Amino acid sequence: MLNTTQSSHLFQRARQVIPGGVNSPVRAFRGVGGDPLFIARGEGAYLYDVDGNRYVDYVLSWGPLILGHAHPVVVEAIRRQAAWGTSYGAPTELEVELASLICQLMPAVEMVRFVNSGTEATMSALRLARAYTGRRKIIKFAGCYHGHADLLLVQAGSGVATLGLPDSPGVPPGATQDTLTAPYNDLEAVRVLFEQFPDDIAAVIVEPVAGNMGVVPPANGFLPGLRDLTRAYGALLIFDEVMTGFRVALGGAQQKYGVQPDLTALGKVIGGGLPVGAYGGQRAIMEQVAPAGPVYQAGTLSGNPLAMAAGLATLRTLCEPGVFGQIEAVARTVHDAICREARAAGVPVQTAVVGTMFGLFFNEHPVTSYDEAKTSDTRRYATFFHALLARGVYLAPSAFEAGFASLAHAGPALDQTLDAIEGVFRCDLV
Ligand code: HOZ
Repeated sequence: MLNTTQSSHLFQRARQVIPGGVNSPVRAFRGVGGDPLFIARGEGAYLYDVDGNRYVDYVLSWGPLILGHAHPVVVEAIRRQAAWGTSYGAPTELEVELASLICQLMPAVEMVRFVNSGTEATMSALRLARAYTGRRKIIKFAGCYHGHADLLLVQAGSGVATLGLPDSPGVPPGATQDTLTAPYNDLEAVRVLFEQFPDDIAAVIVEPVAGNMGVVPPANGFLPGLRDLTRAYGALLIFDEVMTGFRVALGGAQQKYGVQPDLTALGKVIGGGLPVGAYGGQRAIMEQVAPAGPVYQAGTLSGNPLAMAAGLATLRTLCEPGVFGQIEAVARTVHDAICREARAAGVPVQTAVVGTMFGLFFNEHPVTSYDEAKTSDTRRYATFFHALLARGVYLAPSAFEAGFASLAHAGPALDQTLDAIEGVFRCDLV
C-alpha cells in the first residue's frame, strides 16, 4: 500500500489556490480516481513523489522527455545557458541551430517559427493556412486534440475526452462555426465535406498517429488519402506532430508514413522538457509569416534560449547512432508484455505501438476512431492504472492518453515494468 499522505495534503492546499488543484486537467486523476501524486524530482526513468515513492515513469511529462528525466547532457546545456541569461527577446544562434536541425530531420519542413506551446503552434498554423488559401473552414477529426484554442475545442480528445466534457463553455459559436469534424480514419467523411464545401476549406489538421484518445494509428491509405483530397481541393494538409514529432520516427510521422504535409505543428520533444512549440513547412507558405509576410504572430518568450538549448541537446543526442532504436525497443517490449499477459489472463485488450509511443484499450473490438475508443472499459483502465502504480509504475492517469518510452528505461526500470505488468494481469484484473 502506497503512502501518499504528503501528496494528498498538497492537493488539498492546491485546490484552494489553483482550479481543481492542477494546471492542466488530466493531471487531477479524475480519469482514474484518487488524488494526484505531487512530484519532488525525476531522474532517468524514475519519478519520485513528495512522500518518497519511486515510479517508473511512462508519462514523461506527456512526451517531451525522450531521453528520460534530467539527462546530463540536457541539464548541462540548460545550466550553461542559464548562466548566460534566460531570455533576451532578441535572436540567438541557438534558434538558427535548432531550426536547421528540425528542417534537416523533417522531410516536409523547410522553415520553422518557434512559439511557446503546442496550442500556439496549431493555432498559428491554422491562421497561416487560412491566410494562404483565403478560405475560412477547417476540418479536424473527432478525438484528436490540438490544444485549447477556441476554434479547435470541438470533439477534442485528451482532457476533454477524459472528463467526458461537451465542447467548452466560453467558446463563442462564431469561433467554431468554420470548424468541421470527421471521424478519425474515415476518408469518405472527409470527401463528403470537401464535396459540400469545395471552395471553402483552408486546411485539414490531423494527428497523423492519434495520441489523445489513447493511441490510434492511421489506417492504411488514410494519410495519403488526406494528401490527395487536400491537393485536389486546394486546401492545406497540417500534421499536428506535437506528440509524434521525433517520437514515431526521427523524422516524425511524415517520414514514417511517407506523406508530406504542407504545414507541421511541433512541440514537446523539441524543447527537451522546457516550454516550446513550433510550426513549419514549405518555404512559400512560411514566408507569409510576419515580418517576411503579412500573417501576424509574435511572442515575448518565443525561441527562448533555455528551451532552444534543451531542445538542441535532446535532438542531437537522439540522432546519435542506435539511440532511437533503443527507445523504440523499450516501447515495443512494454507493448508486447501487455499483449502477452492480457492474452494469458483472458482479458480483452486492443494495443498499439508506433515508434516510442504505445497504448492500450480495454476493449473487445478494434479501436480505429473516437467513437470506438469511447466504448472501452475505462473502469478497468483505472484498476490497471492503480495496480501498476502500487507496483511502482506510472502510466497516464487517463484511458485516453498515450504511453511514452525513454532512453533511460532500458535495464532495471524495464525489468520492473515487465514484472509489474505480469503481476497486475495475474492478480488484479482477473
Ligand atoms: N493535454 C496534454 C496531454 N495530452 C497535457 C496534459 C498535462 O500536461 O497535464
